Amino acid sequence: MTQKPETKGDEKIVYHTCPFCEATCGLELTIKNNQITRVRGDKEDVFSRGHFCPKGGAIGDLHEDPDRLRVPMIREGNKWKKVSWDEAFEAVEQGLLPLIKKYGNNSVAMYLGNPCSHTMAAATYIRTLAKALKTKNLYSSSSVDQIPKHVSCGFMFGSPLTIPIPDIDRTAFLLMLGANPYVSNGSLCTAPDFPGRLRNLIKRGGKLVVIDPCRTKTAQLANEHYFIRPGTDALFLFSLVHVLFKENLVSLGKLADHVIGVEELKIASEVFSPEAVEGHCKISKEAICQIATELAGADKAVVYGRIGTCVTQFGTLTNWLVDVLNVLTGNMDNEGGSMFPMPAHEPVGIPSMGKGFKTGRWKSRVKGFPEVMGEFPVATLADEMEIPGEGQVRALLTIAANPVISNPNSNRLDRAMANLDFMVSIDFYLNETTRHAHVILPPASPLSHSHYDFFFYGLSVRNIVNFSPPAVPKENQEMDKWKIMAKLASIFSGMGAGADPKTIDDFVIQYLVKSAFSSDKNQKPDISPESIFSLLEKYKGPERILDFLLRTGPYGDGFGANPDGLSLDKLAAHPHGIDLGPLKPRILKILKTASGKIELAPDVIIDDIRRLQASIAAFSDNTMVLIGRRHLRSNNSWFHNIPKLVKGKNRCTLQIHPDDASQMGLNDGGQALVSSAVGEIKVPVEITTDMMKGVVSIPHGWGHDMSGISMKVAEKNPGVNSNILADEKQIDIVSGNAVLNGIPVVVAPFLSNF
Ligand SMILES: Nc1nc2c(c(=O)[nH]1)N[C@H]1C(S)=C(S)[C@@H](COP(=O)(O)OP(=O)(O)OC[C@H]3O[C@@H](n4cnc5c(=O)[nH]c(N)nc54)[C@H](O)[C@@H]3O)O[C@H]1N2
Ligand SMILES: Nc1nc2c(c(=O)[nH]1)N[C@H]1C(S)=C(S)[C@@H](COP(=O)(O)OP(=O)(O)OC[C@H]3O[C@@H](n4cnc5c(=O)[nH]c(N)nc54)[C@H](O)[C@@H]3O)O[C@H]1N2
Ligand code: SF4
Ligand SMILES: [Mo]
Repeated sequence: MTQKPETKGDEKIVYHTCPFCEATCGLELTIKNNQITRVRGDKEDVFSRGHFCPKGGAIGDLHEDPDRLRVPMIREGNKWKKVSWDEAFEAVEQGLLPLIKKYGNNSVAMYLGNPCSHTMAAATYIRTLAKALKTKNLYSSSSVDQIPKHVSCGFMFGSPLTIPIPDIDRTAFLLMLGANPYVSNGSLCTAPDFPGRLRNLIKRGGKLVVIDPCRTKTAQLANEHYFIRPGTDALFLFSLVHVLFKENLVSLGKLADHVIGVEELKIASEVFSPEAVEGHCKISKEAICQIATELAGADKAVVYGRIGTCVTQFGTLTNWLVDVLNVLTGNMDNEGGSMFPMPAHEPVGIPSMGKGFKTGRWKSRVKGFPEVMGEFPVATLADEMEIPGEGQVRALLTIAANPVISNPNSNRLDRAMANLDFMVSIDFYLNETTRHAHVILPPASPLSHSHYDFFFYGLSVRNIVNFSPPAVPKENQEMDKWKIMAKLASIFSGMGAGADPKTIDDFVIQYLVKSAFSSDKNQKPDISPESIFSLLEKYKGPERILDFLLRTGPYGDGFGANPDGLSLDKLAAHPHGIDLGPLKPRILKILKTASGKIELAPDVIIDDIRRLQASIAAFSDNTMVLIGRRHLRSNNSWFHNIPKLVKGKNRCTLQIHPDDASQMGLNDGGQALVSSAVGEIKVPVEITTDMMKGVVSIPHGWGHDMSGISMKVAEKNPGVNSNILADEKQIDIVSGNAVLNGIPVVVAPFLSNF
């Protein structure tokens, strides 16, 4: 399927949703001879209205990057050989099947990286692939990211995917912790031009309060910014809860009859008075009381926390407390508060009591970590690879992931990967991780794929729907992502490397349609499954799945039942997207807890409070701690091979407060040696009063100086990998999330003659 382009001479203009971050900006692409000659923001995009950032602007550069792999590669020793797709899939079959036969399915691990959440193929085929592989060793970047939010929401609302979003366009008071949307453009809150929306909040007389150990650009815009000692947000938030109870400011509003656990929560909050925590989080008791009072008093208010609240020892507790505060102040499920989007592809559910959410249905082999959403923590992947025994991981499939850079104790993981018996990577770069693969299967360019944000329309500040067909055709030898996944699923399920991806594709849609009819949780389409199959014939792959989900979704045409409703045909005729309106209250329709209520004090979480209390006793602020940061022109570990995004001064620096720098004898522009419990790195120093005293920051995603990679631009400006310092033994025990911020470090001048 292709978009009907607007043509101007030999140039054409097409519209494509940017697939790089959660903001889902619409891009206007000018294309000549299949080359991208200009990228601008699509002014008519119903959501982003012309906003875009330098990464979206570089989509053509990524497409043209000579280092982007276009054909499969097989490694023999240190040498890479370009091969045909048939040879590549045969090599995968020959490499993996004997291992599975000899050591069992759990000997193969699968690792899904961040871009999986930005592609239609992963959204629609990962489940099939995982089912075919039948391994318990599933890992993803979720456990260096947002899994604490899934866990806290799972326990509170009954499903880990029921995540409330701050209604930033209508709120009057936004308390933001551990997020810097000025740079990241927002996460677990899809809002193109997030900074513009924050400026509007302030313009309309609202208030933005930012809690961050760094005076970020977002903090600079805010009405108030408070430095916080990294990792202590749970203490700070608990003290707000404490004040709400103590000052009789709790008001559950319309949810009063639908909440349980208030009394347990009140008891639990008693020890966390502002006096008890101010010395730890470094926010004064007066400020805590003021924030609590303003939060409770604002007409519409919301608390929002992101990565800084997740990648800490108390990630689950912190994320739970964010939503606890939204409930206690009557802002949960209300306009301008914390709301639940209703995406167009969501099956129409029948409101009912659910079974609730569970973790630990099985445990990891070496350290006995509970599975969470079917995954083990990435922090234990190296254990599973290195420690012998039945079920040891001997082979790995990575999809759109660079764990050697993005995971804690990177050096250990790097070594463990080098010793694997077999590794396959679906990725279009030969980078720090994929250099260990025996076979690399590169998907076609993002611009040669259709795009629909399965994940982010469910996390969006408005109900939006937008579909982009491929902007340019695939190059001859390139393969669609979904076909690569379907081929692997064929291999794992015993159909062999030669099987046609269509077989798996038909199986997937049939399974989906049949489940829609057999499930008692969802409303059934008013038409037979057989007729549905014939009506879906126009599309294939992820587009066919999307068409089915849209048509049976809450705004769908119901295959004729609601002729004005959505279908993929209709959506494709709207290249700038369709705005389905502001978020509406809906929590009572989507609660899936066993009690049928919002569970404010789930046992697993309440039990973890003891660990938080113990941290008060064990607290020390004598050590320097390390946090991370992002940059507008980076995207985690990639985008460093695009010249226009890396030009200018080195961004991979150690930021440090001038007082700390002078105490340690560090000079701006000099080199520092930073060491932690697991590693040490050398990094240039940047002195800035924007850093809190006692805290240093290094961005993650760098360290492109490893041998065997092939990214010429990135190799020239490699930076250093901050995750060499992160200790993989430190995790949030409830969710398994790695601790990547607040890492104790020793910082000293680097003396080259030692
Ligand atoms: N340009 C760009 N955009 C991106 C990305 C990128 O790499 N570059 N990555 C994307 C991805 S994968 C994600 S998940 C999102 C993340 O999006 P955000 O959550 O907005 O991430 P950051 O910009 O890293 O902001 C995190 C902030 O938390 C602060 N912080 C660190 N530790 C603590 C703490 O203990 N407490 C508090 N209160 N604050 C703390 C840091 O100083 C930082 O300002 O961004 C996405 N967008
Ligand atoms: N210290 C520290 N570490 C962090 C973080 C932090 O804040 N601090 N943030 C964490 C977070 S939030 C995240 S999400 C992770 C990210 O960690 P990962 O997901 O492991 O890594 P990325 O750097 O996003 O690398 C993505 C890979 O996918 C490839 N790729 C891009 N698009 C596609 C595609 O469409 N298909 C395929 N098959 N491949 C593609 C790229 O070439 C690249 O190799 O890092 C985490 N690590
Ligand atoms: S903000 Fe995100 S979605 Fe928008 S152009 Fe930049 S990378 Fe793309
Ligand atoms: Mo992320």
